Amino acid sequence: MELNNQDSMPRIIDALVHPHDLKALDNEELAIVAHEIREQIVATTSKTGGHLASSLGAVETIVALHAELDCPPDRIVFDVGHQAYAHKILTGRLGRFDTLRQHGGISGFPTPAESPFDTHPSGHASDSLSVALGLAKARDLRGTDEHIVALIGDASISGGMAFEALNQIGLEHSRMVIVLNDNGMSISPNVGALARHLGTLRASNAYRDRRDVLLRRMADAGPVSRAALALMNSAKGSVKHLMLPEYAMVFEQLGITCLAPVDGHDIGALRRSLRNALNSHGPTLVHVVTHKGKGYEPAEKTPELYHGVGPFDAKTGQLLATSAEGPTYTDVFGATMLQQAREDERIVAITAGMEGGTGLTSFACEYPTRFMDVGISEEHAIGLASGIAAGGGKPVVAIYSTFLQRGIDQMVVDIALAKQDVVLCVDRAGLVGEDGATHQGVFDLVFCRMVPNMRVLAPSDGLELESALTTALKLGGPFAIRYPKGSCPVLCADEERPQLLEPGVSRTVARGDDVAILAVGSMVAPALEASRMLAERGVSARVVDLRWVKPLDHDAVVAAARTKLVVTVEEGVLAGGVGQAVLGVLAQQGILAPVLTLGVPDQFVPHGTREELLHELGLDAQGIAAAVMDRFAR
Ligand SMILES: Cc1ncc(C[n+]2csc(CCOP(=O)(O)OP(=O)(O)O)c2C)c(N)n1
Repeated sequence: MELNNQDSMPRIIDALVHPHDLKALDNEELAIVAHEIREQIVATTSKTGGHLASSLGAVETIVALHAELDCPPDRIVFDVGHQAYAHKILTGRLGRFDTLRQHGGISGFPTPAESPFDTHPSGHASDSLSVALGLAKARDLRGTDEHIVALIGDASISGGMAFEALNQIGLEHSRMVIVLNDNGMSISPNVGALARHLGTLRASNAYRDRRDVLLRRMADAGPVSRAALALMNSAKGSVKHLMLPEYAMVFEQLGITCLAPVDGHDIGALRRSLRNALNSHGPTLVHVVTHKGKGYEPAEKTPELYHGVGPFDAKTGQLLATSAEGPTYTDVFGATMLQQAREDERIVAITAGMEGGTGLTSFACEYPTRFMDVGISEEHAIGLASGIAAGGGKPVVAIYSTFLQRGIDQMVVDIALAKQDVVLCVDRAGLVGEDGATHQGVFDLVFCRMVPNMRVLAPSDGLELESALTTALKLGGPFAIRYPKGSCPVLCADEERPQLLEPGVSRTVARGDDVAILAVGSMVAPALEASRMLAERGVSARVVDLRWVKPLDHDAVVAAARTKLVVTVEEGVLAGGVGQAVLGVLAQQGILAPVLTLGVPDQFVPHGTREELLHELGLDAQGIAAAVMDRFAR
């Protein structure tokens, strides 16, 4: 793609006020619109970062959808929603598109609070089919006739929730359209049996050529053949079984009409296929074959790198270097896993579609048979881990905090109740920043600590993470270790590594008698900094690195109550969090002490940089020091 100087050429997209305006354009003009949208997406994400490759791959599909639909009342439900940038541009947000993912700017995901064109707060994969079926059911009960379309990727459709919806959709037989955006990729190449079937189809040019020739001939051969063609694309056409690839029969047998695959970058073909689907009487699937990163060479060549990307040079695709702040928690986790796996061959690593993000790429290369990527199937990942543990293995599930929410039930029953030797390594725990409300990892402290038999560790730096994983693997039993996004500080460089951590024993990292700050994991470093600020204002603050969220160090809590103020600070929701656990310990011991609990209040946290959000919530050093001084002043 040649990047245009946007100032020099008038663009069609600048003249579009409403998606209805697309209906006035022919397919060639819509192809120009698609090109302009691509340029805009590359120009903007090169500055803001974002989900580039998926959004580029879905441009024509979204243009064709808006050209065929009347939104609202018609509705598009985006699965994950990371591919919806073209939708944002076409639905009145072009003028604000440069604020994408910025604090106070537009969200990187469909957000109903942001626009009436956004149906559902997308972000977590595989939910679009359930939501779309629900909308179709509600429409049928109301007796109205709007179209409901779900746009879902080939990886997201393999998630459990999507399978559950497919199982229902055919039975309900509500009129709805499923657009399967098949690019063969999840974040990395897609995995699983369904992916293999779709892959065979994509590879089979012979099949496509044969089908295309046949369809063209039939369309050209006059009214009778055209009628046959329509029949083949309708629910009743048995002859289409000859035309459809094997996988399609799975959908057909579930009661979902499956249209022949269509080139997802050919607007004319897309519109024809969508029109057929929209005119069907029951649930219909349109299989759209796309190229992830389409139109931008660097993203086409390495779609995994450009799936979710930071700022880059738009001309070359070169990623702009972020300031080197040392290894991330994820790096430390990946390195420790390798180290531990060399010593204990029972260790198995499991990820749910996030191999690179969770730091398991080296592990996967060195121990391919002991590495399992189960795709977007968090519930299954945790159930699977339980089985591996029951069979004598030592599974470690590396998972983002926000996606672990999907597996709470499996954590409770299959791991904790069964007392299995499973370690959940909960990455991106805390505020994740630009991905916003659906992705903030602020609930895991609560739902992990509430479960009997679980032990929960929150390391405060890289060495602590190494010690935490070593301890969990040595002690056995259900463990969760939670650590945040980004680089890890070095708090106590002189400690021996890795240490075996004694359950329920904290460590004091700064001495002081006026205030005791009980800090959890990522909050230890800012608490230490706050204690230095407080010292300058004549307040001596002890800082305790709690290490263990469960079992909690009761002695440290009781000792803290002997100061003038107990402060708890955690990067998670206050409701049911560690602060409330500390209050519970004090109440049980009959100790009346002033307590200040700092954490995330009862609200969803939107997008912004991690630093901006922490500052706004008072969870940086200044915020902690200010809250303590404020309490003293009162
Ligand atoms: C429940 C859940 N697990 C993991 C993710 C992280 N994630 C975001 S996009 C993505 C891949 C989606 O692949 P696909 O549906 O094929 O869409 P594509 O990006 O290829 O267009 C993953 C794993 C998520 N958003 N939700």
